[in-house]
Parts: sequence; C-alpha cells; structure tokens
Amino acid sequence: MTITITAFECSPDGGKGLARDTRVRWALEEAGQPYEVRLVSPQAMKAPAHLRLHPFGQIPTYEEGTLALFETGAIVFHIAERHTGLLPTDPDARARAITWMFAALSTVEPPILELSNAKFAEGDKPWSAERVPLVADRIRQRLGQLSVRLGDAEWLDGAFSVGDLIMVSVLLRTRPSGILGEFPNLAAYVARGEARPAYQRAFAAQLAVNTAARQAS
Ligand code: GTB
Repeated sequence: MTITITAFECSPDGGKGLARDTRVRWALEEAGQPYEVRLVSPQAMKAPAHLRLHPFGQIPTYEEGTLALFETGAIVFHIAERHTGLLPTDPDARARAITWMFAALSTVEPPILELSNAKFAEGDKPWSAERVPLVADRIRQRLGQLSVRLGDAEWLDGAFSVGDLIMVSVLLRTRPSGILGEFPNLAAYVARGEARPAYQRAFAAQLAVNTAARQAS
C-alpha cells in the first residue's frame, strides 16, 4: 500500500531538515519503506481537506490505505511497530526505546520549542531579552542531564532505535543556538545520527524540495 506523507511546499528553514517531515522521512528510510510526499502550502494546511487529516492544520501527516495519522511521534512509532529496524524485539528493550522517544518529545523538546518561540514569535516583546537566557538555561539543564546519561555510549540504550531517531531530531534544533556544541558527547551523538545513510537520504529528499521551491520563487 502506498504511504503518503505531507510536508511544507517551502519550509521556513529553507531545507535544513528541521521541519518534522524529516523525522518521518528518516523513519521510513530506516524501515526501507518507499513513500510519496504531498506538498502543502500554508493556505492548503488550513483548508478543510487537510484539516480532515490534521485537526491542527499542520504537517506532517501520514496516509496508508484507510489509515490517516498525524503527530510525528505517533507516525514514527507506527512505522517502528510495523517494520523492523527501529524497535528491539526484546520486550524490555522495546519498552525502554519507546520511553526514550517519549522523553525526547515530552521532556527534552519543550524548552527547545520555548526558546524558538521566545526568539522568533515573541522576539519583539519588551520582556524577550530577559526571557531568552532563562529558557536557554532550561535547555542546558536538560542537555546536561542527558549528556551524563549518554556518557560515551553510541546510542541511548544499546542498538540505534526509534528513541535515538527522535532524540537526535530534537537535539538538532539546539545546534543553531550553539547550545548543542556545549555538550561534545551530545554533538557527537547527533553527528552519528546524521551520518546514518537513512538520515542522509531523508535530508537530501527534503532539501531537494526546498531547493526547487526557492528556485521557482
Ligand atoms: N506536535 C506536532 C508534531 O510533532 O507533528 C507539531 C507539528 C508541527 O509543529 N508542524 C509544523 C507546522 O505545520 C511544522 S514542523 N507548522 C505550521 C503551522 O502550525 O501552521 C515545525 C517546524 C517548523 C519550522 C521549522 N524551521 O523553520 O526551522 C522547524 C520546525
């Protein structure tokens, strides 16, 4: 059955791989599943046809036969459950890999998103200059804890898993601020994720879309 995902027709990051379709593309590449991409404009995202797929009018979405999913974590988890390569078969190791996926989305990513909001969405507010360093320190606290747990291990819990896929994707968003570089073992961990052939293919595919969009505009 054909898998179709949605992505920005033209991502605000210009193809740096930060939009969340990259996470879904990466999971599909790790699982060896071909997929098609439907590109959506900002207007199309808020139109009824897309809202039927995604109640919040966002990307990515995932369609496969009669199944339609939204929320990157749920989509990536679905891919990991249906195919080999992203979840261990041992039940306890599997539960721990899922735990890391939730930890990335629920505990590590929120302050990272807050920083992005504080800098960009709220950057013109009078309190922004005071808020940005506070939020950045909240990220440092989480990354410090994660850095201690990772130590010199290659991945978070044994072999590469969906937990690493999401954690690396989340951490990537801290690179532009320079915070990732403050934690050399996390920076190396992210680099290992990026070096995976499946990530490279996912990144190249989203970059191609965004390069074409820029050339057309
Ligand atoms: N919780 C949802 C999920 O994980 O799927 C969040 C989905 C989401 O935030 N989607 C964003 C979106 O559709 C795109 S990925 N935004 C449009 C809208 O809400 O109207 C988030 C994103 C966007 C841009 C960058 N960037 O430019 O660097 C990075 C990440």
